[in-house]
Amino acid sequence: MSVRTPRLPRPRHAGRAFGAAAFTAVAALAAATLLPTSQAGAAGTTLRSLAEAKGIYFGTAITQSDLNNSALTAIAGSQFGMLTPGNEMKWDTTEPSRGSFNFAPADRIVSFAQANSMRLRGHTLVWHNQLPSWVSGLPAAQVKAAMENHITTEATHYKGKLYAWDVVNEPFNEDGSFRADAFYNAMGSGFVADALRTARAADPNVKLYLNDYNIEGLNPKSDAMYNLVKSLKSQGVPLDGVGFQAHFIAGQLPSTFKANLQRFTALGVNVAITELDDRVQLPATTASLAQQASDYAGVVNTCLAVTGCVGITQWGVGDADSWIPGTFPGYGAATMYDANYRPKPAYTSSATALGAGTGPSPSPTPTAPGGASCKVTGAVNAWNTGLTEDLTLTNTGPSTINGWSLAFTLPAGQTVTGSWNASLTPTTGQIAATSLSYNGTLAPGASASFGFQATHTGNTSLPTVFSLNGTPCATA
Ligand code: 9MR
Repeated sequence: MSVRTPRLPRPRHAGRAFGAAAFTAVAALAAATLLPTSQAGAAGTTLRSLAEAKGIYFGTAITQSDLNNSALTAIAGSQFGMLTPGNEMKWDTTEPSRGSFNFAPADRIVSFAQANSMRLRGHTLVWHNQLPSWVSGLPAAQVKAAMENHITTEATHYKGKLYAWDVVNEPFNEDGSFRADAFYNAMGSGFVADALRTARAADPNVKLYLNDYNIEGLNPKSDAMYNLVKSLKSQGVPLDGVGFQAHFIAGQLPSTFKANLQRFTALGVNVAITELDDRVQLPATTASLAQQASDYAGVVNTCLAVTGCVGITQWGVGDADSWIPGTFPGYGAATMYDANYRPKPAYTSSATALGAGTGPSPSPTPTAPGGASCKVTGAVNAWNTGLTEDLTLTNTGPSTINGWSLAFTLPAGQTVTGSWNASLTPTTGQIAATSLSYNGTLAPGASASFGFQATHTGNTSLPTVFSLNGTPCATA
């Protein structure tokens, strides 16, 4: 990830808030749903079994040194049904010098997966990063043969043992242009088709994937991936799926996540969430972990809602072994398990989204007509001509809300330019903020957090009156 351009985290909760109780409802919810480790690991309540009951997998990534951590391996082997080696199948490990292959580190992880009846995602055959310098230093005319030999040798070694291969990882820049790496420079965009065909020839049954980050929502980079997939499929190039890494920032799940996944499955490929984490500013707070829990549930619900979404893999098992703090200083706590491998609210929300505790055929209680009771808390963070506003809607009534539309009036001069976790329309005046596929259901006491960016002309106040489906909400 050295060349990665991270999305800059925007400052959160730095500005004015209304109500001393802002975020307390979510905090209480999070605390109440934190499961002790013993319960989280009980038979029948694992993420793995819950996911499999829904027809998807839940996976994790581990590295060779993680195999020495008994707390980590106990969770990996019981809670997850799919395993990705974090580093050991990458080119710098598997072919550090030309023609000299080393599969020993990855083989240890494969053995761990097999011993725990887990499936495996191979990661990754062709990537600009963790690429030995002998490859990037080759004359262009030799790169194709080196790439094909690498793919053939590695995919043959693991033939029949893997569920999927990330054949090409991170081929695009943020603007949707191809990354000018050794492969593109030598072969042009045709390196992708060549890599996929070579992998298919080596292992006819493994699922072949392209994998990238920052392609989860609709944007120029996901457009580029979409156009590539479309073109490859029209040429009959073997391609089974697209991996969406999903390295998220808490509170910033793209509102177009589901629509984006669906446009890919419409092309005839599967989609998978391959490296999920959701970083928060350190130290984590009850509120930020509650937001993270809501995001994790959002990811699970999105995958469940998209036919052709085959599963979700978290990148690492717990906060202690996550790559985030090393790459994004000041951020961390990005996984479902804390530094002591205790499940966090995100574990509970994921399990709940997968149907934990709901019996065989959950059927939400319909909203009582006219019975909506609600509370809205919020905070605004403003600068020269812009602001962001975080809002939390809590169901304070006795009935489950199935789909919400929150109406409020924006102060004069404010114009919405973007939103997360809700769809807002129009951009000025009387606004309706509507739930998305994954956060519309609010059981009594449950909350949904969403927000928006806006421009302003001087008035940076929060809206003062909110109403849910026609009934005014309390504002703490
Ligand atoms: O988790 C991996 C970390 O240990 C390595 O230092 C890093 C080097 O690039 O790669 C990490 O995994 C990356 C994955 O292979 C591809 N997507 C981004 C991941 C995080 O950087």
